[in-house]
Amino acid sequence: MKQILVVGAGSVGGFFGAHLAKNNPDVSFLLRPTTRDAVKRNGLTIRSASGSFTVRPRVASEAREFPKPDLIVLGVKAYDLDEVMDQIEPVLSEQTVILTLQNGIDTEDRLIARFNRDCVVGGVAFIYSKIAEPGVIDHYKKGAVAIGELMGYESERLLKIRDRFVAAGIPCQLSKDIRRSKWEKMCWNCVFNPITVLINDCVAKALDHPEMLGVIRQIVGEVTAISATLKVPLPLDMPERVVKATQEIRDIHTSMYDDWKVGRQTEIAYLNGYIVEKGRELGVPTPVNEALTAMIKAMTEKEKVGPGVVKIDGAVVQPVSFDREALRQLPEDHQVADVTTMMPGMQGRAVKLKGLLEVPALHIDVDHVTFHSVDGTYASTLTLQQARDFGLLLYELDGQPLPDGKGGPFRLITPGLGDLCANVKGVGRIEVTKGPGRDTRQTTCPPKP
Ligand SMILES: Nc1nc2c(c(=O)[nH]1)N[C@H]1C(S)=C(S)[C@@H](COP(=O)(O)O)O[C@H]1N2
Ligand SMILES: [Mo]
Repeated sequence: MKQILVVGAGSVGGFFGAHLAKNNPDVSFLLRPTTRDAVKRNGLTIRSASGSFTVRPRVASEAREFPKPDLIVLGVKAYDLDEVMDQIEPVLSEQTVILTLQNGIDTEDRLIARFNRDCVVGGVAFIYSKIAEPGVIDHYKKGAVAIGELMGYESERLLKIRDRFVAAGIPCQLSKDIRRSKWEKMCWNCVFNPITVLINDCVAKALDHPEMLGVIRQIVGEVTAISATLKVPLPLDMPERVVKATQEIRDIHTSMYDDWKVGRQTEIAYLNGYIVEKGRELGVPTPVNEALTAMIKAMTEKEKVGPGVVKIDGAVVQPVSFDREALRQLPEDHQVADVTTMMPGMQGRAVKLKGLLEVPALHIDVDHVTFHSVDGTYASTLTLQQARDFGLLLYELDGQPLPDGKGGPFRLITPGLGDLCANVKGVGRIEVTKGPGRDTRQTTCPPKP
């Protein structure tokens, strides 16, 4: 097991990888360009109360640039697995072993399904660390791993991996039941990841409220109900174990909290969301995990933008966005089932601007509304009165989104205004202002009757 390829230099890959690379020139890192460039420039640095150091390993964004690896250590987020599998596939040989240190339960199975052979050793990372900046990891707590063959036996390759970790100064436990170890960590993850986000605080805050213990019991109860159905029974006192294990790390946040704070995607779909999904599949109710998944998604997922969403902003108390479904659900008396009656030659379902502009609270003194095309090339400004009197936003044709070729997915039309040029195809943004806004209409464009 000479050549080791570490994928990712985040809190997990960065920390363990840097240790592995410390006295070993055969450890390389497959990294995204930003991190790759940072590590090329300044090395990979671990800052820790228990000793800081910098290593300067080989780095690249293309797996082919390295010698073929004997061991690949995956330390990336669960949601990056598909992309990573594409990247490593070309350099896999019959002997390559893949060790996963990722959160989530089904990483190993996804790898085996994809590469279709016994190439995977399961792992669990026990660590609390954070990316300070690309190439710099701040380490706070722990820093150990448990590894195991999925079938439980002590294989030669397992012992070789263990030796690598131990030689690098990383405590490495051999797990005879790595699936169970993963489920145990899953229990902890499903409790404290979403809770630290929801309470916007460290784990101690959760531990110190007696009501929270009931919630923790329910979360863990649902997780263990799923694991038991999947033939991985966990002890009955799992909730108490989760709480107890947390007391000695009371001050920490979680990776989900950290992801949320810096605007990264969270792993909710692979933690509580996975429990909900499995629960549906297996007929096991998971209401608390479902509530947590929904709340974390609502809190952390970025507002939808781009095609299919139109946003009202400018002089409003709070910008609002609509997709087609949201427009459809506006009150019936704001809807026009088919605009043909009002504007021959135009077809489709529309919502009246009068109704649409009632949704956001407008600043008191606004008097204009500007409709911007998504591509930024076209805009027309109407007075608020004109928009309310004549404006229709066309958004559906025959039960489908208004096609691009017809100015969709959202098209402003203004029947009765007497200016065809005022209509905007592909509206992405409706901006409310005091005074007129941007207007690209040609003055030479002849007014139509
Ligand atoms: N996004 C966008 N919308 C636009 C335009 C444009 O160039 N880009 N041209 C406007 C003008 S001047 C006219 S007359 C009509 C033409 O609509 P049609 O292409 O459906 O005939 O679209 C209006 N909306
Ligand atoms: Mo026009």
